[in-house]
Amino acid sequence: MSKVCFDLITIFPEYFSPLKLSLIGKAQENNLVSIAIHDLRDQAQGVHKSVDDTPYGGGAGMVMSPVPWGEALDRVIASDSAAIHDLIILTPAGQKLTQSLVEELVVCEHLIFACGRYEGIDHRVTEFYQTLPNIRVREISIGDYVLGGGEVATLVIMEAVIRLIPGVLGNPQSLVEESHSLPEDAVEYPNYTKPASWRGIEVPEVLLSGNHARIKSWRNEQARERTLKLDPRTRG
Ligand code: 6GU
Repeated sequence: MSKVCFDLITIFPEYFSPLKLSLIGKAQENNLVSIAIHDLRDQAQGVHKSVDDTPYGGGAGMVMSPVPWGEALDRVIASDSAAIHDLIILTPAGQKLTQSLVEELVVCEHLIFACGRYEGIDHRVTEFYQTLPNIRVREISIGDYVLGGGEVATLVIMEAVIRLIPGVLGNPQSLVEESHSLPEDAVEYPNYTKPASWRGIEVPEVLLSGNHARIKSWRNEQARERTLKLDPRTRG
Protein backbone atom coordinates (compact mmCIF):
# COMPACT_ATOMS: atom_id res chain seq x y z
CA MET A 1 0.00 0.00 0.00
CA SER A 2 1.72 3.20 -1.11
CA LYS A 3 1.02 6.76 -0.15
CA VAL A 4 -2.62 7.84 -0.49
CA CYS A 5 -3.27 11.20 -2.18
CA PHE A 6 -6.34 13.22 -1.24
CA ASP A 7 -7.73 16.15 -3.23
CA LEU A 8 -10.60 18.02 -1.61
CA ILE A 9 -12.77 20.40 -3.61
CA THR A 10 -14.98 22.80 -1.64
CA ILE A 11 -16.23 26.38 -1.47
CA PHE A 12 -15.07 26.47 2.18
CA PRO A 13 -11.36 25.52 2.24
CA GLU A 14 -11.11 26.73 5.88
CA TYR A 15 -13.37 23.85 6.92
CA PHE A 16 -10.32 21.63 6.55
CA SER A 17 -7.97 23.33 8.98
CA PRO A 18 -8.42 20.46 11.51
CA LEU A 19 -6.47 18.26 9.07
CA LYS A 20 -3.24 19.76 10.41
CA LEU A 21 -3.98 18.35 13.89
CA SER A 22 -3.36 15.04 15.61
CA LEU A 23 -3.23 11.79 13.66
CA ILE A 24 -3.84 13.30 10.22
CA GLY A 25 -1.40 16.17 10.79
CA LYS A 26 1.30 13.66 11.79
CA ALA A 27 0.49 11.40 8.83
CA GLN A 28 1.12 14.36 6.50
CA GLU A 29 4.35 15.33 8.28
CA ASN A 30 5.55 11.73 7.98
CA ASN A 31 4.70 11.71 4.28
CA LEU A 32 2.21 8.85 4.63
CA VAL A 33 -0.55 10.87 2.96
CA SER A 34 -0.69 14.01 0.87
CA ILE A 35 -3.68 16.32 1.04
CA ALA A 36 -4.45 19.18 -1.35
CA ILE A 37 -7.42 21.50 -0.87
CA HIS A 38 -8.96 23.32 -3.84
CA ASP A 39 -11.38 26.24 -3.79
CA LEU A 40 -14.22 25.54 -6.24
CA ARG A 41 -14.79 29.29 -6.44
CA ASP A 42 -11.49 29.62 -8.34
CA GLN A 43 -13.23 27.90 -11.27
CA ALA A 44 -16.39 30.06 -11.10
CA GLN A 45 -17.19 32.45 -13.94
CA GLY A 46 -18.50 36.02 -13.96
CA VAL A 47 -18.26 38.93 -11.58
CA HIS A 48 -20.29 37.18 -8.92
CA LYS A 49 -18.25 33.95 -9.05
CA SER A 50 -21.49 32.10 -8.59
CA VAL A 51 -21.38 28.30 -8.26
CA ASP A 52 -25.09 27.54 -7.92
CA ASP A 53 -28.40 28.10 -9.67
CA THR A 54 -32.10 27.30 -9.35
CA PRO A 55 -33.18 23.68 -9.94
CA TYR A 56 -34.70 22.61 -13.26
CA GLY A 57 -38.20 21.34 -12.54
CA GLY A 58 -38.62 23.77 -9.65
CA GLY A 59 -38.39 23.24 -5.94
CA ALA A 60 -36.71 24.83 -2.99
CA GLY A 61 -33.01 25.56 -2.69
CA MET A 62 -30.14 25.84 -5.12
CA VAL A 63 -28.17 23.26 -7.08
CA MET A 64 -24.44 23.46 -7.73
CA SER A 65 -23.58 24.09 -11.37
CA PRO A 66 -21.71 21.32 -13.22
CA VAL A 67 -19.54 23.93 -14.99
CA PRO A 68 -17.10 24.88 -12.20
CA TRP A 69 -17.17 21.27 -10.94
CA GLY A 70 -16.09 20.01 -14.35
CA GLU A 71 -13.21 22.52 -14.49
CA ALA A 72 -12.04 21.73 -10.96
CA LEU A 73 -12.24 17.95 -11.42
CA ASP A 74 -10.52 17.98 -14.84
CA ARG A 75 -7.59 19.90 -13.31
CA VAL A 76 -7.18 17.55 -10.39
CA ILE A 77 -7.39 14.49 -12.62
CA ALA A 78 -4.93 15.95 -15.16
CA SER A 79 -2.42 16.69 -12.40
CA ASP A 80 -1.94 12.93 -11.84
CA SER A 81 -2.87 11.35 -15.15
CA ALA A 82 -1.27 7.96 -14.43
CA ALA A 83 -3.34 7.23 -11.37
CA ILE A 84 -6.63 5.48 -10.93
CA HIS A 85 -8.86 8.12 -9.37
CA ASP A 86 -11.70 7.43 -6.98
CA LEU A 87 -14.10 10.35 -7.09
CA ILE A 88 -16.22 10.54 -3.95
CA ILE A 89 -19.29 12.70 -4.20
CA LEU A 90 -20.69 13.46 -0.75
CA THR A 91 -24.47 13.28 -0.63
CA PRO A 92 -27.09 12.11 1.88
CA ALA A 93 -28.43 10.02 -1.04
CA GLY A 94 -25.21 8.01 -1.30
CA GLN A 95 -24.06 4.59 -0.14
CA LYS A 96 -23.83 4.52 3.66
CA LEU A 97 -20.31 4.67 5.10
CA THR A 98 -19.35 1.48 6.93
CA GLN A 99 -16.04 0.10 8.14
CA SER A 100 -15.89 -2.24 5.15
CA LEU A 101 -16.32 0.71 2.76
CA VAL A 102 -13.53 2.49 4.68
CA GLU A 103 -11.33 -0.58 4.15
CA GLU A 104 -12.06 -0.40 0.42
CA LEU A 105 -11.05 3.26 0.30
CA VAL A 106 -7.71 2.84 2.10
CA VAL A 107 -6.30 0.82 -0.81
CA CYS A 108 -7.08 3.60 -3.32
CA GLU A 109 -4.14 5.61 -4.64
CA HIS A 110 -5.89 8.88 -5.35
CA LEU A 111 -9.12 9.95 -3.66
CA ILE A 112 -10.97 13.08 -4.76
CA PHE A 113 -13.71 14.42 -2.48
CA ALA A 114 -16.33 16.66 -4.10
CA CYS A 115 -18.01 18.57 -1.29
CA GLY A 116 -21.40 19.85 -2.39
CA ARG A 117 -23.44 22.46 -0.55
CA TYR A 118 -27.06 23.55 -0.93
CA GLU A 119 -29.23 20.83 -2.52
CA GLY A 120 -26.15 19.11 -3.96
CA ILE A 121 -24.31 18.98 -7.28
CA ASP A 122 -25.96 18.73 -10.73
CA HIS A 123 -26.23 14.96 -11.29
CA ARG A 124 -24.51 15.15 -14.67
CA VAL A 125 -21.21 15.44 -12.79
CA THR A 126 -21.72 11.88 -11.50
CA GLU A 127 -22.93 10.71 -14.91
CA PHE A 128 -20.03 12.27 -16.85
CA TYR A 129 -17.16 11.06 -14.67
CA GLN A 130 -18.66 7.56 -14.59
CA THR A 131 -18.05 7.35 -18.33
CA LEU A 132 -14.30 8.02 -18.04
CA PRO A 133 -11.72 5.22 -17.87
CA ASN A 134 -9.49 5.12 -14.79
CA ILE A 135 -12.12 6.86 -12.65
CA ARG A 136 -14.46 5.20 -10.21
CA VAL A 137 -17.29 7.41 -8.98
CA ARG A 138 -18.84 6.75 -5.58
CA GLU A 139 -21.68 8.68 -3.96
CA ILE A 140 -21.27 8.35 -0.18
CA SER A 141 -23.36 9.40 2.84
CA ILE A 142 -22.14 9.23 6.44
CA GLY A 143 -25.56 8.49 7.95
CA ASP A 144 -29.28 9.07 8.01
CA TYR A 145 -29.42 12.77 8.76
CA VAL A 146 -28.91 15.88 6.66
CA LEU A 147 -25.82 18.09 6.91
CA GLY A 148 -25.34 21.50 5.31
CA GLY A 149 -22.66 20.16 3.01
CA GLY A 150 -20.09 17.47 2.35
CA GLU A 151 -17.16 19.02 4.26
CA VAL A 152 -17.81 17.44 7.66
CA ALA A 153 -18.60 14.12 5.97
CA THR A 154 -15.25 14.34 4.19
CA LEU A 155 -13.45 14.87 7.50
CA VAL A 156 -15.21 11.83 8.94
CA ILE A 157 -14.29 9.60 6.02
CA MET A 158 -10.70 10.84 5.94
CA GLU A 159 -10.17 10.20 9.64
CA ALA A 160 -11.56 6.68 9.31
CA VAL A 161 -9.41 5.95 6.23
CA ILE A 162 -6.14 7.55 7.32
CA ARG A 163 -5.93 5.73 10.67
CA LEU A 164 -5.87 2.45 8.70
CA ILE A 165 -2.77 3.44 6.68
CA PRO A 166 0.23 1.43 7.92
CA GLY A 167 2.47 3.60 10.10
CA VAL A 168 -0.23 6.10 11.05
CA LEU A 169 -1.29 4.58 14.39
CA GLY A 170 1.24 4.42 17.19
CA ASN A 171 0.12 0.92 18.14
CA PRO A 172 -1.02 -1.09 15.09
CA GLN A 173 -2.18 -3.89 17.42
CA SER A 174 -5.31 -1.83 18.11
CA LEU A 175 -6.36 -2.36 14.47
CA VAL A 176 -5.88 -6.11 14.78
CA GLU A 177 -8.01 -6.24 17.94
CA GLU A 178 -10.70 -4.12 16.32
CA SER A 179 -11.06 -6.40 13.34
CA HIS A 180 -10.56 -9.87 14.88
CA SER A 181 -11.43 -10.08 18.55
CA LEU A 182 -15.05 -9.06 18.29
CA PRO A 183 -17.96 -10.77 16.57
CA GLU A 184 -18.96 -9.24 13.23
CA ASP A 185 -20.73 -5.88 13.60
CA ALA A 186 -20.26 -5.80 17.40
CA VAL A 187 -19.28 -2.68 19.32
CA GLU A 188 -16.33 -2.67 21.69
CA TYR A 189 -16.32 -3.79 25.34
CA PRO A 190 -15.97 -1.05 28.03
CA ASN A 191 -12.42 0.03 28.89
CA TYR A 192 -10.88 0.92 32.26
CA THR A 193 -7.54 2.30 33.46
CA LYS A 194 -5.98 3.37 36.78
CA PRO A 195 -6.98 4.10 39.50
CA ALA A 196 -8.62 0.75 40.30
CA SER A 197 -11.16 2.55 42.50
CA TRP A 198 -12.65 5.90 41.47
CA ARG A 199 -15.51 7.72 43.26
CA GLY A 200 -16.50 4.44 44.87
CA ILE A 201 -16.65 2.55 41.57
CA GLU A 202 -14.34 -0.45 41.22
CA VAL A 203 -12.83 -1.72 38.00
CA PRO A 204 -14.40 -5.15 37.31
CA GLU A 205 -12.40 -7.73 39.26
CA VAL A 206 -11.84 -9.97 36.24
CA LEU A 207 -9.67 -7.31 34.59
CA LEU A 208 -7.28 -7.36 37.57
CA SER A 209 -7.11 -11.17 37.62
CA GLY A 210 -4.38 -11.63 35.03
CA ASN A 211 -6.40 -14.56 33.64
CA HIS A 212 -6.36 -13.82 29.91
CA ALA A 213 -8.92 -16.46 28.98
CA ARG A 214 -11.43 -15.11 31.53
CA ILE A 215 -10.73 -11.54 30.45
CA LYS A 216 -11.30 -12.43 26.82
CA SER A 217 -14.63 -14.14 27.46
CA TRP A 218 -15.77 -11.32 29.81
CA ARG A 219 -14.97 -8.75 27.10
CA ASN A 220 -16.80 -10.77 24.45
CA GLU A 221 -19.85 -11.02 26.69
CA GLN A 222 -19.80 -7.27 27.45
CA ALA A 223 -19.47 -6.45 23.76
CA ARG A 224 -22.40 -8.75 22.95
CA GLU A 225 -24.63 -7.15 25.63
CA ARG A 226 -23.81 -3.64 24.43
CA THR A 227 -24.44 -4.60 20.82
CA LEU A 228 -27.83 -6.15 21.62
CA LYS A 229 -28.83 -3.12 23.66
CA LEU A 230 -28.03 -0.82 20.72
CA ASP A 231 -30.12 -2.62 18.15
CA PRO A 232 -31.74 -5.89 19.30
CA ARG A 233 -33.49 -6.38 15.94
CA THR A 234 -30.53 -6.55 13.62
CA ARG A 235 -27.42 -7.12 15.69
CA GLY A 236 -25.80 -9.65 18.01
CL1 6GU B 1 -22.22 13.16 2.60
N1 6GU B 1 -23.82 15.23 2.84
C1 6GU B 1 -24.84 15.90 3.40
N2 6GU B 1 -25.13 17.11 2.93
N3 6GU B 1 -25.59 15.41 4.36
C2 6GU B 1 -25.26 14.18 4.79
C3 6GU B 1 -24.20 13.45 4.28
C4 6GU B 1 -23.50 14.01 3.27
N4 6GU B 1 -24.15 12.27 4.93
C5 6GU B 1 -25.13 12.30 5.81
N5 6GU B 1 -25.81 13.45 5.74
